[in-house]
Amino acid sequence: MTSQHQPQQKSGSIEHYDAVIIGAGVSGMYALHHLREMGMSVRVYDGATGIGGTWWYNRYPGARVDGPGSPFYCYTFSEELMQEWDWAETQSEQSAVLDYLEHVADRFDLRRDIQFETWVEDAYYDDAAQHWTVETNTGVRASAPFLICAVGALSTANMPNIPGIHDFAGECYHTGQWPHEPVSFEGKRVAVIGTGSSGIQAIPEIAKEAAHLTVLQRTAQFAFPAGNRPLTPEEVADARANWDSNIEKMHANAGGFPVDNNPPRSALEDTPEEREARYEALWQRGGFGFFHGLYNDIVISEESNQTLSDFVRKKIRETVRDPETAKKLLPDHFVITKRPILDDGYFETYNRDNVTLVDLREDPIERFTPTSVITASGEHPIDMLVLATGFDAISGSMLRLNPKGRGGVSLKERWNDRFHNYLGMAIGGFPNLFMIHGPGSPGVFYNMPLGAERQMGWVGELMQHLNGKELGAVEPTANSEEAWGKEVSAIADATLFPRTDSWWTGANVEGKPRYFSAYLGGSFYYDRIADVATNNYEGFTFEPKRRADDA
Ligand code: NA7
Repeated sequence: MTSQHQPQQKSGSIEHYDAVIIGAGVSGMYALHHLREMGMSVRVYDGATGIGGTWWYNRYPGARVDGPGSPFYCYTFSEELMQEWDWAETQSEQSAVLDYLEHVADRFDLRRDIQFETWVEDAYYDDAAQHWTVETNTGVRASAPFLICAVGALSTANMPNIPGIHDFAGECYHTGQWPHEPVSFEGKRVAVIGTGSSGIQAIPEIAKEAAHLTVLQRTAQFAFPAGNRPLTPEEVADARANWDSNIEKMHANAGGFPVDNNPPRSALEDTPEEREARYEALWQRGGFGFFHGLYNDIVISEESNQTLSDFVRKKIRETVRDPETAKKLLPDHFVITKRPILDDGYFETYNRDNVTLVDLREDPIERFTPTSVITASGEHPIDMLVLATGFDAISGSMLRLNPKGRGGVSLKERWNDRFHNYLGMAIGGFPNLFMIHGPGSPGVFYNMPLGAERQMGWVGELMQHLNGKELGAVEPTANSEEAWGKEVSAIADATLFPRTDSWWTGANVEGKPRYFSAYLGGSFYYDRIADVATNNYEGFTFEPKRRADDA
């Protein structure tokens, strides 16, 4: 049943802006800069005490960029930024990314329009006034015709629901909410739940210090050598000297990086020896480049996929000395259909005497006590619990915000069976609300700072269109939402991705509707949205701007 959310008219003043942005991470920062450049009055709200979003919160040991890294994991809107900023390593550590974002905030004077330590508790649309109102935990209220949700694809922590976990009396940290004060593992018995990107980055670092580390693994993972190294002066000089052509390449590449798309060759066209030689060369080089030098059917053909997964499984067996432990570490899903992970000494960590691996598939957790975790095979006394259990990803932060659209219908109601939207940015019944990196957009499959710029550029033009034509509201039609949902699914269904349980499909959160939630069309997405704009914003409906006395 639809809850007709009728906003309580709270007393107290209300601030008015042209646009309100929720979130001061990579996307929200750019949205602020862009809209301000367009001459708009803008206010950003963020619950943290500083900028950075995901990079602000994820301070766990070993946290680094685990995609194609520096110097191209960056904004592109200002060439000066590239010319003046020195990245040190190919896989920048969390503090280096945050330093960069701090620099951007200073250089473009962003902080004056950001209100930190301010959590948006509610957002609702006023049909008559054609504007959004946000309510915050500090009592601040603001309204604006446009609401930009830059709430993050990986920012709502997924907390495991395990009997007794709240009784555990030792230290307990989620990787995505890591304390700002140093955490010491020295002399402690630590357990880590989770072997996704965060767990696999943190585990080798924790093992170096802890008295004992118990890894509680639900799904064995494919991990590839990160190959982190200092950037060479030649790479830095090249990035600077060839900035324009690099941007061109970034726009043409499926993932938004200045590398060539995979060669048009099936893995099955090569002999086993040729394949092995190619995989080995990529493995030795390390980094996300592994996935750019592959064949073009690894995530399409089961047989091709098998050639790569066999290669990685062989590497795991060669690295881990104890055959029983190695066996537990062998993944059995299609390689790359769960987020590919870059590691630094992850499998080697299991050769240490102070590390134990528990395979939860054969030895599940029964419960926690104040001082231990009990699995089917027995009790593991621990002093600290690290939850590397990931996020209610991609759609989770929008659902946590749960804005109320026309007629007070909440997003939870609208999305009870699927993340209905158009172009991954706009939602029917939620006029003038735009998501950056929302479900149904390329999001986490694309260079995120660049993706934010490109989506926000498109949204800015749509806002200009409205303002220029005296239009007051825009939202997608039901038909266009339905067609977009089918398009997102059809592209994904042509691959092996939807056949694996992952946070991309929503399978990591109990009860979440299961749909592959990213647009896998790569850079084609940007052609697609440009065409929509050119065709007079095909798929959207508009309302004329109401004058105050119409309302
Ligand atoms: P991920 O990749 O979602 O990994 C979470 C891990 O935690 C994964 O191994 C999960 O197993 C495991 N998990 C989650 N809930 C439980 C419970 N209840 N019991 C046991 N194990 C559990 O999150 P990350 O933070 O590592 O990475 C997120 C992204 O951030 C990453 O891909 C990069 O893009 C950056 P599962 O595989 O679901 O069986």
